[in-house]
Amino acid sequence: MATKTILVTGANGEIGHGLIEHLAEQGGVHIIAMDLVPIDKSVRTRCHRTVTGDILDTSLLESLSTEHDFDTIFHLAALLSTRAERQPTLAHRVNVDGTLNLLEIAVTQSRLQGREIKFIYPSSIAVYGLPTLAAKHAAGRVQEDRHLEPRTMYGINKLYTEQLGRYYANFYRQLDAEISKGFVDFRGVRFPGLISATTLPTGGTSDFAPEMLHAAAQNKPYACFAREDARIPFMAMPDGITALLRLREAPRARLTRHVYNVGAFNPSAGEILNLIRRSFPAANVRFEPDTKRQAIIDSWPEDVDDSAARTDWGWSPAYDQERAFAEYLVPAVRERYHR
Ligand code: AKB
Repeated sequence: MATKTILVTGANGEIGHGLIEHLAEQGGVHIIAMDLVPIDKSVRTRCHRTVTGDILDTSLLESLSTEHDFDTIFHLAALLSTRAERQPTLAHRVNVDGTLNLLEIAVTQSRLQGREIKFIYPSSIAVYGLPTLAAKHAAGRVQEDRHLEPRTMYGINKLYTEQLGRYYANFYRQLDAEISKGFVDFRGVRFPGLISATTLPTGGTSDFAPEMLHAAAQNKPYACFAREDARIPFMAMPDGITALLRLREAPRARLTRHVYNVGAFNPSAGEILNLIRRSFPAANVRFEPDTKRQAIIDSWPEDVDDSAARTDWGWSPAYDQERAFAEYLVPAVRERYHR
């Protein structure tokens, strides 16, 4: 089997670490990892090439595209929801213009290679926007096409870039004399909050769950910025990686949408603390809700309906909340912090 070249942007982030580890283990791939900061050593050793650079630097992207034939682009680079609220114009540049640049590279690559390029994209539950807590409770498990009125810059960026992906896949330059449909095979998942045992997120609003766990494992006090009854969907990082890999491998003919919900479990912040206290009974966590960040959490759904992903490409998380904490998160954070 010919070696496939895969470009991963945002390679130093939480998803990048896990994804590159799995891709490298699967074998048969050359990974080109790109990030704004130098790629961590643990990731670097698994890559064919690492690139320190900005996805807004179109000359850098074009030169990468001249030097390599990409089979797939995993475009992970983004500013998450809390950071994006603090720097909205930067977020728009990175999250929207950066994605547009990568979609253009996918088109260029497709023309050079004469075939479709897969573009795998992590979107987010931040695309949803429920106006009140009552509406959130009434909505329950939201379907992909409902409640799409995000209140954050990040959610707006993700919703729009999903549409950009759909445009590049179906309608790109539709007025040209020769219609050039089918350059980009755009596939996205709307991730819930991801919890990893080996990395900590930065700049997200779902960060309270991983922060609580990592603080407890290190015996550090933690002031949780979410209310005890705050409820949004979460997923263990290994399932997040599986979702991206499985979506990439899914036969195109089976896909009925470009972007899919994926769910796993949805405990409240208080229930997360209870799960953590089973293993770290002395966890010193206080709930000190930050009303502004809490308002973002309240606008996100309490659960997602992922039946389309289950039907179309066999999505099924390996970890429910019991297994996630007992068999993955707790043992791995214990090992990480030598307890
Ligand atoms: C965030 O909190 O911004 C992200 C997300 C839910 O997409 N983790």
